[in-house]
Amino acid sequence: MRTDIPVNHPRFISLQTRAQLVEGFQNGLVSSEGLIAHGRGEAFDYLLGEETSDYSVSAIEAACCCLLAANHPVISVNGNFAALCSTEIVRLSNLIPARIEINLFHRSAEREHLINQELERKGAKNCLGSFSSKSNIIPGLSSNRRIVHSDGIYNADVIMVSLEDGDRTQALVEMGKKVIALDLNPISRTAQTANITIVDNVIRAMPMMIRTINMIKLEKNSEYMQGIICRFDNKRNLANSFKLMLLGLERQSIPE
Ligand code: PTJ
Repeated sequence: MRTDIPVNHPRFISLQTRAQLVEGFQNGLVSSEGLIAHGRGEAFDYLLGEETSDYSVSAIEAACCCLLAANHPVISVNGNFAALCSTEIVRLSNLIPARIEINLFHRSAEREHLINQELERKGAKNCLGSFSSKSNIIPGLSSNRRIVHSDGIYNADVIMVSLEDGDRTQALVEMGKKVIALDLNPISRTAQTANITIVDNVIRAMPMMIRTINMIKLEKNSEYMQGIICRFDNKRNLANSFKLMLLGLERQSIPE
């Protein structure tokens, strides 16, 4: 944690999060492009009021039900996600339970190894990645993300992705998989193509997913979960999240 950011600074969380990513970059977890991608996310988060909306809460509940109901759920991890949420990724994967697969857009064996090390430091065991044997190819995808593990993403029925590019989401949906996306931009191709999109910052959404999974496991049955999954309408949820951002902008607009 950076000590030069005063805890009473009005933008403390945002500045600490930036510092965490910069540290992740300096430690080799985050790509330089990842820093820029975070900036885009920040802009959308600003429009959201840096709060988890009721629409995100609904998407989180649907996503948790979907992960719990899955036969073979996988959490896909990239550099930014690992730098911001490694503890929560491991906790969530243990709770569901789900496999963790490291899958990078700007792939390098060294960064994969460092991300794996970071997740193991937080208690993860047997993370998958292109360093493991049994790799397979996502059809129709030309980026590095196409190389996936046979026991992980390739054979998964539900995959959770974050800070993702639209191409892979599209290719995974075309393979018949259910994709849950964590993306602050409700109009990105990932957000629009996924089956369930959580329009929220990963730093808020992940702890809420852990709380929600705990609650569902304790209090709800499979009939309840199926009802939540069936009633969830991603297009409507995305439109509402976008409207919320527009409303926030309108409120900020300077009167003539
Ligand atoms: O670690 P790698 O090599 O796999 O690289 C990952 C990056 C992030 C560089 C790569 O996937 C990329 O270029 O992503 P994009 O296409 O810039 O998309 C990132 C999306 O995530 C954008 O829609 C952002 O608004 C969103 N985003 C950024 N930060 C956050 C976020 N969504 C949720 N929480 C965030 N903290």
